[in-house]
Amino acid sequence: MDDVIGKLLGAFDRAAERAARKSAQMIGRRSALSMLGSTLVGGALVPLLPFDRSLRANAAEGGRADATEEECDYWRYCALDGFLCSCCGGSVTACPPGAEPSKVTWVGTCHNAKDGKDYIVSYNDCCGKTTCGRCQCNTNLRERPGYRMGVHNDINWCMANTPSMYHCTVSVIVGVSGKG
Ligand code: ABN
Repeated sequence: MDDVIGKLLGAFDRAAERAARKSAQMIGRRSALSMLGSTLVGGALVPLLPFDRSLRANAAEGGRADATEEECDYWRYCALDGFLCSCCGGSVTACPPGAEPSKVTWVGTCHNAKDGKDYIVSYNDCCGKTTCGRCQCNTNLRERPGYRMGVHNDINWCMANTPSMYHCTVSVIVGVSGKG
């Protein structure tokens, strides 16, 4: 058995050596270095490529004053990515029965046209039930593309909960902006 494995490994070694010699003959050191350089430079430029930000551009920045709590244009949902709990058996601030708020959250600042103030809103995902699937919103005001991970919201914030299944998202006011 050992003999067979030894022969097999030897055959692999010889095949790898042949392939390495052949590529060394065909590709000069300079062109290999130039290929490596292009790959590195190309990789570094990937984050500069244009991203589709149309969803954010389409988002009404201040929401619609007459929007209901079951519509994405409701002012508090300005930076939300997910299904509205108000359409899923919960409310703007409460998870539906059987789901619990995520331990980590995404925070946005939304303008309330009715009182002219800016509010800090915590978007807690509700966890422990399968995805609700109703009233999907993707407003995400001031979100940045995925390569800037700390400021990207396409994340399951139930990651620290057990179970970590995502159901829907609530919008809880946690502060009001001091300016104005
Ligand atoms: N924050 C809502 C969500 C959940 C799962 C995956 C993407 C976004």
